[in-house]
Amino acid sequence: MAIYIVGDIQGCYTGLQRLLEKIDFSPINDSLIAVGDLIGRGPQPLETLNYLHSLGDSFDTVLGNHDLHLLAIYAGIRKAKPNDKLDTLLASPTLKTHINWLRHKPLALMANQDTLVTHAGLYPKWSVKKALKLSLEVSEQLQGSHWKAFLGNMYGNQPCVWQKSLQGAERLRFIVNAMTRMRFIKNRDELDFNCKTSPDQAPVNLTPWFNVTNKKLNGNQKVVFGHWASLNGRTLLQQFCGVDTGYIWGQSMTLLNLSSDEIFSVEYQDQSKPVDT
Ligand SMILES: [Mn+2]
Repeated sequence: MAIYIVGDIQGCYTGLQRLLEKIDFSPINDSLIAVGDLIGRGPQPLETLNYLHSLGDSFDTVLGNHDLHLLAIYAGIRKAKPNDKLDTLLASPTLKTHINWLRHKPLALMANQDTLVTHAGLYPKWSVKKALKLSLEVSEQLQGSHWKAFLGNMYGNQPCVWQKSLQGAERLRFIVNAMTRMRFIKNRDELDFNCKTSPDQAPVNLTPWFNVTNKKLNGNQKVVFGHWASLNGRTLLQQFCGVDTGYIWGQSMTLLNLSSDEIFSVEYQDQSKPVDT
């Protein structure tokens, strides 16, 4: 039995299937974990969710910003943009089932005893245990009867520094932003929401979150994350493994075999063209 962690799928169902074929994925023997952004911008959101949902207990995921965006569209808080490519999903009779399924997915989970999975990463002031606890605070909201009100308060860039004393909507907004949108940190502990480049092209006052010392992380612990396509997995650190390699942007989709530490990937193929077999 192997545990696989797959990078941002973003509605690229065909790419996902090519990747799973490559590893001979068996839903009976193996398990698949996604780093979030299951859908968004890619051409086959409905096929992607139908498939992942059908895997039952063999699949788990954390939520990414695009997944939360879908929930916000469903809740009437955001409007779908043409670039989201969500039309087939939004028109599907299975939409409600998928929405309820996603509402029960966390922002952070443990893939094994030492491996934390979140969409964007681990805020440098938090331990793994703390991240899991804060993820639960958001899950309570998402699963509760006031979930639409929670999503209505979720958007915004403030506060950008964590304080234990944060409460209510501000506290939840920071947790969501840190776990689903973070890339760079400035002034030691401040989330930056502007820069999306690779670290070598970023302004000097910005530090990738994984290069800010986290005193609460021990040497055995590992963080697997997605979200940052321009990083292309290059953290240069064993402890932090980026698996978003920008399939949706014409690059590749990546999967980590957590049991063996092997990386597998498939190159982008235009889905309008026939797929080689
Ligand atoms: Mn993302």
